[in-house]
Amino acid sequence: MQKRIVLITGATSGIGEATALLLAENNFKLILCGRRNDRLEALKKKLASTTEVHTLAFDVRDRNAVQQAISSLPAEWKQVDVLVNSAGNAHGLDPIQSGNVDDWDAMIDINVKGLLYVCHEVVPAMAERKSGHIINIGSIAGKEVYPNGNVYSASKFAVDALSRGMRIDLNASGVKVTSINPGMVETEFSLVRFKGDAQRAAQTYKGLEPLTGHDIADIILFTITRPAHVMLADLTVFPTAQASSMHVKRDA
Ligand code: NDP
Ligand code: 8X3
Repeated sequence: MQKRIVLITGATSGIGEATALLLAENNFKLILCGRRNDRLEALKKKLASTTEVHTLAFDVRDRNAVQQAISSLPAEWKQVDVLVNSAGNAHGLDPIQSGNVDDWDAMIDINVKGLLYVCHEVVPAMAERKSGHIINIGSIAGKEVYPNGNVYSASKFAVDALSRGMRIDLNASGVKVTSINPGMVETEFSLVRFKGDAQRAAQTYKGLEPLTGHDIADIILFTITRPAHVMLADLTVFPTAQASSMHVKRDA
């Protein structure tokens, strides 16, 4: 069977990178995206003996760069069968009254507008072909709010709304839309949220066994290998130690 092509944003780290590693071993061709080109090239080299990889380095905030990168795909890479929208982060963890506007811009521009820019370049061809699968990485923060999560939550509530809206708009075309909403996954996420403060980032996962990027990759693999008539619509995934954003069992 011909290998399906998967375009992964946020492939330089965390959930996106783990997804690239797992899908490479499972008969998919990969278009890997992120800003850090050195990481993309290293991943391409690592996977060279496993599958075909094409890399695209761009910032999802830059609408023209997104358009140019995706339209630059060679003919044999143009049919994207699966789009995994993983690029995104939290920036800061502050009460609304002392929030940093640059952080707010980053979260809205990357998590919401960036996801939309990528979809704008990829989804029309899926709808036209009447086949394809979009996986949006949302968050438990897109289902419930927690103290100081304000704008990050708003950006992920937007992703939740977009996933639901996409599912309705694309219903007639048969394009599948899946929203995967993780709880705590140990990646570079907290390092980015806390602006490189590794000690503070490590506190987030102290006393519990968090999810790994591979755990989410495994769920993505399961999701995109269901039969044509089966669409997993919306999944929330916690580490066993977590029951909600605010309920986490930690060992002393
Ligand atoms: P990481 O920080 O490990 O990965 C984030 C990825 O997003 C990187 O590959 C980064 O690549 C990419 N990215 C960030 N900003 C941009 C940008 N402006 N343009 C292009 N790419 C960008 O975090 P995770 O893997 O954990 O995060 C992946 C997704 O999962 C995010 O949407 C996050 O909100 C969500 N999530 C994470 C959870 C967690 O606990 N970790 C829980 C729930 C959801 P580069 O820097 O090279 O551009
Ligand atoms: C990441 C999970 O709980 O830090 O989306 O918001 S949380």
